[in-house]
Amino acid sequence: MSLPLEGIKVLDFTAVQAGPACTQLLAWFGADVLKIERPGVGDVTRRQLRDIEDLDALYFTMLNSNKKSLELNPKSADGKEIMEKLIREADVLVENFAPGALDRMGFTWEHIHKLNPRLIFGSVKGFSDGHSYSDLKVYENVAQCAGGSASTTGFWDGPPTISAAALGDSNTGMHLVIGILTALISREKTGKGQKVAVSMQDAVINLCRVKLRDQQRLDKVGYLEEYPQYPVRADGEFGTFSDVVPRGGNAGGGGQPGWILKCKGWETDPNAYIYFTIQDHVWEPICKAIGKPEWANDPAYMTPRARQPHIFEIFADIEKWLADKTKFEAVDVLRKFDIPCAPVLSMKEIEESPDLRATGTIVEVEQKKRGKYLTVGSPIKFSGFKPSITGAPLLGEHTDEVLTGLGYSKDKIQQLREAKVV
Ligand code: CAO
Repeated sequence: MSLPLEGIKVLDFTAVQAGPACTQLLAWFGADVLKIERPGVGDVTRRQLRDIEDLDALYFTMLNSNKKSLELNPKSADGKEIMEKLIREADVLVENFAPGALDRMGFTWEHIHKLNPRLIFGSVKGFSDGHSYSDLKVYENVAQCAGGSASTTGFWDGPPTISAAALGDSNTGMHLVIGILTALISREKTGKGQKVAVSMQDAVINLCRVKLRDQQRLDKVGYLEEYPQYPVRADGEFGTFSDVVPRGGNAGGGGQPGWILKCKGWETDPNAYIYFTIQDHVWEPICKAIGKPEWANDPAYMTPRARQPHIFEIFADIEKWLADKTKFEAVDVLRKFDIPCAPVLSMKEIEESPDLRATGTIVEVEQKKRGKYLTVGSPIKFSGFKPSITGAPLLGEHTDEVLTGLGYSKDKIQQLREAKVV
């Protein structure tokens, strides 16, 4: 079956997570993705957090499937020539090195654009061009701190907190995919390539949009009615409002209050919880579901404003109802009443979920040497095709194939190898 991006040649000059996540998605959708790696070394993630000695780490295999690998040092004269040939033939080049690293190699955007005016150049950095921090190297957690996520995550009496979700890394890569596909469509119309840059700080801020909403509301009215701090309590049990958006614990964050509630077994199981949302227009069904029909028409409970001063007492009563139900049993009851909720799933439950295997979100992949392992498949589902996920390449697995395709003889390839160009 022909895939949508078939025929699109991508040079994947990326490492770690942000760049590889972008190019992996392009590969799943059919692009021909060639990963360019430092000879004898490769992407650092090949060796990071290994679970099997001497084999590529899962960190690498889970971010580089469906790609080919070329070992190449573009800093050498011969390596530069090979890189230039590849650029002339490619549609897309993606990189996420430290600021200035590609320029130092001699591959400025101007030079790349001259070599191939149709090429789309995707670039990830920690901060956008023109930002006073644009010289900084950045990893995931640095981006979460600079992007407003850390200051608004966690509990009111604790420090800023990092999310487990890769908001700085994979999320930036997903933004770059959108930018690259947009530039490909633009090229259809203009015939010209362009540079597409996404900073990790910006990608995090884009996901913290509602927190900027909250800051502006706070500036105006001095409180945020959906946060546990409202109404401002004299004992300060839930913190108090200052002039910055506070950390909201597990609050809903939108117009529908919610919280993580204990279910049967929480004393020993760290994930025996559900997320319970009090959606205003299903207040009556909620009351019925949890055995408190009298709350439905009680003025102290009938509106979100009326509920907020004693919202934690309401949650405590719901927890009493949950005490003899597992998280799965609770959801099975609540779903009948149209209540937005879900169990808090552990990674083990996600790993073993038959639902996620059926939807193709968790997939088993066959990797040379390693054998079978699980990865996260495409979160985007299409009616016209299903991305199939294959293994990641071994370091330099396709070096000979690529160089032969560029016209290099066996002897020349051997010479390049001895000189550590490839
Ligand atoms: N052949 C020869 N040299 C190569 C090479 C290759 N195939 N690939 C990379 N290199 C070189 C680079 O040119 C650079 O050399 P110089 O510093 O001498 O110019 C060197 O390897 C190190 O690359 P780097 O600067 O990207 O790596 P680092 O470990 O110092 O920094 C990181 C890593 C991620 C902090 C930095 O790359 C960065 O800030 N990237 C932008 C933001 C980003 O994507 N971060 C998220 C990564 S996902 O967590």
